[in-house]
Amino acid sequence: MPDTIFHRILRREVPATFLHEDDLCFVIKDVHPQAPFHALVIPKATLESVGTATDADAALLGHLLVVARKVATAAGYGHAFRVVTNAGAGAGQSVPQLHLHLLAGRPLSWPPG
Ligand code: DGP
Repeated sequence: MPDTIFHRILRREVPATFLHEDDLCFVIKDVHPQAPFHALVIPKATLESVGTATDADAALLGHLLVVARKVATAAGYGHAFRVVTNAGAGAGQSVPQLHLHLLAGRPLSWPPG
């Protein structure tokens, strides 16, 4: 089983600012924020990326999106936020545990880089 920085944060071995935690996932502030508000929505179950998700992960993936909406709303950004996930090193994934980036607080251009 891979043991990533996010697993260590979940076990409180590495400090992070938690914004939410439930049975299925947790949300922390990103250590290298790319927007005034930048959080990571991370499943507790080990799952490398959306690129390796299966039908069995469908409910979990939906839960992560609903949590992202709730966290964005609670932070005052429910009117405009972006959820993005990188799947694979070629797409910019550096931590091999699925995470949704939740970005808000500045104009978010399209297409992303
Ligand atoms: P990605 O490149 O899509 O795999 O995003 C990984 C993100 O994880 C990146 O935006 C920085 C963040 N990150 C990496 N290490 C830590 C850490 O130790 N603490 C926190 N809070 N975030 C981290």
